[in-house]
Amino acid sequence: MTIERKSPTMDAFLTKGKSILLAYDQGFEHGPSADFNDRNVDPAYVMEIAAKSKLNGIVFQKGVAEKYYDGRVPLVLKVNGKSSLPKGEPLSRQNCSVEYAISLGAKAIGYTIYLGSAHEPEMLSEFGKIQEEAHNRGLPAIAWIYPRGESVKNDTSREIVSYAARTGLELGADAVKIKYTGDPQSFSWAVKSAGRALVYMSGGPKAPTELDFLTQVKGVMDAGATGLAVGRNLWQADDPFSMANKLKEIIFANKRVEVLVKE
Ligand code: FBP
Repeated sequence: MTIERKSPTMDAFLTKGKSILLAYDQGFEHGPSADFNDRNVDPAYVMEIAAKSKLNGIVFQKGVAEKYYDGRVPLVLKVNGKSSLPKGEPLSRQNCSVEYAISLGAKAIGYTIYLGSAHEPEMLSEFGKIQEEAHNRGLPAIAWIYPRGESVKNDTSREIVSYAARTGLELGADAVKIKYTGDPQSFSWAVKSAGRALVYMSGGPKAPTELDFLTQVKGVMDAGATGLAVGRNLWQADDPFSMANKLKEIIFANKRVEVLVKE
């Protein structure tokens, strides 16, 4: 008996099986004053970083995609989001249909689930529908899975990060975007737990030094991840183009961090 699988691949976003995605939805998630300066507040500048650095993809919400996406790198359309203003248990609801995302040029659909939130069931169920719709239209679904809320004590522990990764696999995500646990050994358990779902590390606030961030990235890759889906550590860098090159050296050429930081 042959089993017909509908799962679309992430191939459009991969270079030799590895990948760097540039995330740019922080203006909505955190507010422009939290993260932006005069340069990176402009979505056109961030589009330029992705295109000139030949990154594997860019992540936009629909409004930014409508006005700034120019097709030079593949698009991941984030179809849910929330602001940082409401307090309490996080809930992020769908704000863009899969069909509309496709009309904007999306080659993958992104969705955030706050695992552990009191509102988790709503997001699990919404993602379930979006994943099926995306797959039926031939697009992969990427789940940002962030353990968060009262019940989550440590969102970067080996247990909780691997739980996030596994939940993504079981929900049918083609890729999961999860936080780094802090060392390659524990992160490799999260990668194993994700099975055939690809694993991307989510960046977080800009690391204190370039060396800190590049060391994290090397650890993530040594653990068997596919790559990065980061924003602030790239477009907040003094020279994002040089930072992008260093990331590419680590991710695609397996260069040692010490060599790059000395250069
Ligand atoms: P960063 O690399 O800037 O952390 O971006 C990754 C990301 O997932 C964004 O897509 C999103 O806006 C942000 O993190 C959410 O961050 P938070 O952890 O504050 O919810």
